[in-house]
Amino acid sequence: MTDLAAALRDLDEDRVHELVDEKLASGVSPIDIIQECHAGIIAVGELYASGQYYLTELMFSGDIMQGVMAKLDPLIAGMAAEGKIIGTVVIGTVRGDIHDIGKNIVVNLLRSNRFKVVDLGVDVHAESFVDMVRKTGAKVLGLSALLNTTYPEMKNVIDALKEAGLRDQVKVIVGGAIMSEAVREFTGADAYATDALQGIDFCKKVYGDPGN
Ligand code: B12
Repeated sequence: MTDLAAALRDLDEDRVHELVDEKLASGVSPIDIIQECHAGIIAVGELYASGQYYLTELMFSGDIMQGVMAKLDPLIAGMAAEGKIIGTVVIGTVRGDIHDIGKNIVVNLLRSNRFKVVDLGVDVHAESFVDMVRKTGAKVLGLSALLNTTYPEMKNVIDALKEAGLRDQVKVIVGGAIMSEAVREFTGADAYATDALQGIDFCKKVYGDPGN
């Protein structure tokens, strides 16, 4: 585990910011910094699951990560390639789930990769996803979820798209640390991602971006 990941795991906020600043100053890319933080936050989740950390620590790790993202977001936005918008992506965290740090990273990376993104936020109902897909004609819908309990809800969104007659015009990608081929199959999604970059690649493929 890197020094940055360990500082995040140990909830040492000052040290986390110090290391992020040092890495930025020495030219490490924001994406690599996010990957390092990811390893730290996964360790926080493990400590929580094993009873060594409580909800307060879980919340604090989220605050630290959001502080890091406040620093990295403008840099990611600055990486935006010039040129035509590739296409539209609708995204949100499904009903019952309020985790949004990872989703927000995906949103920012998509924007910096020339996608127009409609971000519906957290705890989003199936009907809201369906309405927005209909309204925007988006060819990709991204569903974010970090809780096992949301598997049926993701399936529910996809079933609602079918009922609305929209399933054929939109590809659905489910994303989050809990995703796997089994979850993709259960929910009926077209793809899954445990990492933001896999999601960006998928969106580029769907829209046939020649740069991909
Ligand atoms: C911070 C945190 C919180 C914060 C969230 C703050 C926020 N604004 O998001 C708070 C404190 C609010 C919270 C609450 C809860 N949490 Co919580 N939380 C976490 C923690 C530690 C980190 C999550 C995080 O931000 N990761 C960092 C980001 C960068 O990673 P990420 O979200 O995985 O996103 C990346 C990829 O997954 C992917 N991705 C994500 N979304 C999408 C979408 C698309 C379309 C694509 C392509 C890709 C993609 O790209 C991202 C970047 O690479 C995790 C631990 C873990 N292992 O994930 C637990 C964890 C997710 N939480 C957990 C639990 C149990 C809860 C609570 C139920 C606790 C409680 N008793 O109240 C509540 C649930 C509240 C609710 N209804 O949603 C469990 C879930 C267990 C499970 N699998 O079901 C975990 C795994 C901890 C654990 N090991 O027990 N939590």
